[in-house]
Amino acid sequence: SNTTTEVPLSLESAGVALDAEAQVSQIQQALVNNLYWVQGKDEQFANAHDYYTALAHSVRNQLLQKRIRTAKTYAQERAKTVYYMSAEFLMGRQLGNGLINLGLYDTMRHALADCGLDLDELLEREAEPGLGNGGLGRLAACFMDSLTTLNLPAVGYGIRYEFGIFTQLIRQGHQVEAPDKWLSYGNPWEIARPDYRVEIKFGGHTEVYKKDGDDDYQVRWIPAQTVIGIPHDVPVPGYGTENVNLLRLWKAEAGEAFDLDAFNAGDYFGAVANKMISENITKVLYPNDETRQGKELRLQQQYFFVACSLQDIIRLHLRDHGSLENLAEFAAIQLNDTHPAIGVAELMRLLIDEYNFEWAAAWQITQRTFGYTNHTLMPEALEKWSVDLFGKLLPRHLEIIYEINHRFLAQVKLRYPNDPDRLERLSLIEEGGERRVRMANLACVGSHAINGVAALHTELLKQEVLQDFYELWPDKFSNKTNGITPRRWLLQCNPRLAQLISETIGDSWITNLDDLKQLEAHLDNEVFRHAWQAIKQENKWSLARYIHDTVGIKVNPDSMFDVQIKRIHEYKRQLMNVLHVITLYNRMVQNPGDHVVPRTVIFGGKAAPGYAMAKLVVKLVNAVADVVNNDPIVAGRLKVVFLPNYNVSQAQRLFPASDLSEQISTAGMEASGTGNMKFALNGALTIGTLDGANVEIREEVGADNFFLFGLTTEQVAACKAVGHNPWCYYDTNPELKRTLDVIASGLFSPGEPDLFLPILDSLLVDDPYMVMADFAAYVQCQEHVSRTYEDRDRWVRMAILNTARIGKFSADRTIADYAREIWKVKAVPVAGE
Ligand code: GPW
Repeated sequence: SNTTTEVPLSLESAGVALDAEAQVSQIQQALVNNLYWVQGKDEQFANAHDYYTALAHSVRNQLLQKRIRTAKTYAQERAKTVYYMSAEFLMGRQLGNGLINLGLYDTMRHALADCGLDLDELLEREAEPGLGNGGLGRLAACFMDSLTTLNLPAVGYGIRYEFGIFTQLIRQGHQVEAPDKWLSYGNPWEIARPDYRVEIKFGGHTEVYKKDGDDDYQVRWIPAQTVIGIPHDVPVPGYGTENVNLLRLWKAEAGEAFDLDAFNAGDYFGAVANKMISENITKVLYPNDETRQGKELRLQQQYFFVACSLQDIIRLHLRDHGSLENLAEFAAIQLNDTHPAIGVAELMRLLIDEYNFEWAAAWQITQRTFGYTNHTLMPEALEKWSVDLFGKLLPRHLEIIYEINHRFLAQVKLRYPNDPDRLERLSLIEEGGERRVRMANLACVGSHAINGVAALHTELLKQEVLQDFYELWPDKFSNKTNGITPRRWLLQCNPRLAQLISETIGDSWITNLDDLKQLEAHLDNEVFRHAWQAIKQENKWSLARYIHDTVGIKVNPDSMFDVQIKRIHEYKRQLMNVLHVITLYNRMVQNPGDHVVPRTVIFGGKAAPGYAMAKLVVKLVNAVADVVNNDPIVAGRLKVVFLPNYNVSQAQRLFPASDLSEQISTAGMEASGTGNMKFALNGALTIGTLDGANVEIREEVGADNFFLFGLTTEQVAACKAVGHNPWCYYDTNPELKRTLDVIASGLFSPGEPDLFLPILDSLLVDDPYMVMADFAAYVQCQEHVSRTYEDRDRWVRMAILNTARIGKFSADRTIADYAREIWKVKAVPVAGE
């Protein structure tokens, strides 16, 4: 039988272009072979998951072939490489994306159908690697896609968490967390590289010693414990290119001779317990988004993956260039927020303690190598580590940070001789109370470039959070407005719209998103507009089916799909959205005969397990849904849906089916947002505040095609300065009063009248996120939205213009800007076979 032949696995191993028929039969052959040799099954016993795995291995093998040629080319060309360090990479499922990027999607669909297999069904078998919390992790994934598509040599460095972001369940309306066992059926996309293992030290103490034949003193770090890092490589394909970059994720294992002494002394249990401690480091992702957790294990995770990555970078650099003197000419390391900022101190330690550099030379190399991206203005998210904890875990790094600080502050003193307050603010160490290491300050002094992620965000960084650093080094600062990959967020998730667009203007938009502008020429074409609308309608039908299958709610696909999907946070104001829903409901109860524009209001998002207020908002959404969805007076004109376990895969279903995008954060609080871009790309209209990238989206799509409301950043600040009094809004806005009163009445919490009191308290006592202040403007703007939706042709025109004018927000543009202005890296295309 042909199932027992050698494992060719390569679809192009003959090295000649195959005709379509031959390609299909090769694909089928590879699939059968992988089923047999990788899964150890034949067609008689294989289930859908076996077929998924076999298919994944076929694609992986093609990617590996390209990867090997890519690595050879990069080494040959001595190319400068970007190292993107991030504690999170939210890659999403790999199979569909791999097929699209390899240009194999349609061929594969036919080849499988020919064997009676449905590609869509197999794609659904893949476990999503949820190695991130939200926007920050997904941005890193979009960046990897664009880096490869632009043929830029790059490695993403991160952590191979055994448990990613928790699975969110809803029980009696409450969020319940379950562990995310994404590896339980194995991971066909990774290759462990034990040969590139590295050793990482923790704890202990430092000592001064004299090196043989050297008069100078050196410091060495005597650790209390060592841990091994094993890289796990995931190939990252780009669209329409031979290049394949790498995502290299580190797994912690116990040292070689983990407590051999204990073992030999008969303490078998103690020895194995130590192994467990080591492996804990990469066990689980911290599920807090935008709030720091001062936990020792978190600092261990950060240091672990950064130290592993720096050893790896140095190994590669020495292999190709022989000396570390010119590291900055061949390596650009980008810090994705401060989570990897300890890298500044670690590179200094490596250069000085291990490679015998002088301080000044080491510092110059370090500064020239690192760049730092800030992603938030919110004080509770700024990372600060207690000096005590820090010194216990990383004694040598604390010494180095003190030395960096000493030299830095001496320099500041020269420039600002009589300004002790400024010195205190700039210091890497926060004094007063428990002394803490300020990671943002470390990242700023250790980098040659500092950037924010949207124009407004960068301006606020310069004026507020990093003002002192900006005054010191204005030239270090720049803006790099975020972007998203058009491959996953249009071509892959919305195939019908992608096809209509390509039929209309060609397919150059896939790698040159500005070309979507050409759609504007078709705005007055009625056939085109009808086709556009029909696709949105089909996408809504398919989402309606998914909603029914997952939560059992029947929604009306002809109603407006009004969608807010993102992490649950007070500053993102899901609460204001729910208050609007309650207000609409109250109107229906009071005036059942009034004309209304039917809406389906959809929420999705996880609350950090320890964030009580966010969890209560989840409960409120579900409680309101229970009442509204079951009240006959509503007569299906309003539906509320909370979709559990929002993740990348679910997002791919939601964006294409949305009419209205909710981007309603308090002005000045959302650094950028990237979901806002995904909605607009898929032809949803935005209701939003002047916050983050909303400002630039509105500029691009035009004020007429964007529903703006709410206080500006300056107005929020002014309001707070004079003392914001939420009660006056309650007293003067009868609809708002009624809405809060209905919550207080217990209508949404039968048997638990006090359940939502903390929400009412927060709104009425200090309302830090200005929900009360913005509510009337929000409701009024929503009325404008509804009226506009009634004029369906006008709405479709606005939707087309949103898609046509969103080109700026391609991650390809963002990455090209980083490459040119910060990293100074050039494309190194790999030749085809
Ligand atoms: F606090 N962001 C995030 F800045 O998703 F570190 N998680 C985080 O922990 C942080 C930021 C941090 C998000 C921002 O909230 C969002 O506005 C931005 O679009 C995204 O990062 C990517 O820049």
